[in-house]
Amino acid sequence: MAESILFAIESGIGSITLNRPDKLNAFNREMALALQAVLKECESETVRCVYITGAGKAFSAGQDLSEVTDPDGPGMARILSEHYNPIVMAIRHLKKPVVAAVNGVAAGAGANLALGCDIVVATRSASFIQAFSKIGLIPDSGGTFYLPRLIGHQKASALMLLGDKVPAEEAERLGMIYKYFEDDSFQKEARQIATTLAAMPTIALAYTKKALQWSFTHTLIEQLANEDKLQQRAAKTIDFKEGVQAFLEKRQPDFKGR
Ligand code: T3D
Repeated sequence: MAESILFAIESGIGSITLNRPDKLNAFNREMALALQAVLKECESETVRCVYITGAGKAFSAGQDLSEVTDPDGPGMARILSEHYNPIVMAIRHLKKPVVAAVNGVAAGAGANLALGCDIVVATRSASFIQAFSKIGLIPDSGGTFYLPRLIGHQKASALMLLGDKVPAEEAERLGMIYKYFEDDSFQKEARQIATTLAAMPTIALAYTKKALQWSFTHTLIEQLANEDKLQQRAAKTIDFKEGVQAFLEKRQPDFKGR
């Protein structure tokens, strides 16, 4: 049986491919646990950017609905706490940027795992569906946290209640994703973002990620103090020294992620 998650580290990029294409990369327990395991591997210093995409025509159709009804399956009580929630938290806590390259439909948990990534790009023919209400569930996998923060309460509310399909172009217009690319250039463009990030000062990017996460739960005065604290640390990195030196010497910096 093919592995449900493909993983490779190349040129500082931890590339993860959701790999159950005949099921539109729907998650079963094995795939969710495998994704957790490779996200753990991405904590390695050799990984400076994580890139998540799907095999075949979909990003992910969310929970494998045949597993939900399987008497030998994990059961509803364990699916969120053991499958999706650890993935959402792993992406949030990784000290490097995580790029979701949404290559096709992203539905249910598949959509919300993507929205929890630091940069989300999509191919023009991709779409995002909060499919939960259509089957009598509520949005999960961090969707009720991320979507209203990305696009505002009203739009998030309507999309989650109605379960409408949002094409990539509309997702970009709403601010749900960073950008969409034409289908024929999508892979190259999405990969280029990861390549760029993997060559950047990784520690400063990690602190940027942290500061942004704190933004919604802190006052301005607290956030100024947070920025101050993180900036002091960034200024102590080898990459800061290299960045300034390269600027003064009018050359490209060679960041090491340290
Ligand atoms: O405890 C808990 O379970 C809570 C956790 C919840 C997390 C969730 O993610 S809940 C939401 C689950 N996902 C969905 O409800 C989406 C279901 N899928 C769809 O609505 C559609 O498949 C899509 C809109 C995503 C794509 O439509 P389309 O027309 O491009 O493809 P299709 O023909 O519907 O699907 C192709 C195949 O994939 C098909 O199999 P077949 O007939 O060729 O053998 C279909 O059954 C299978 N598939 C698609 N989605 C799932 C799936 N199989 C299992 N689970 C799926 N989610």
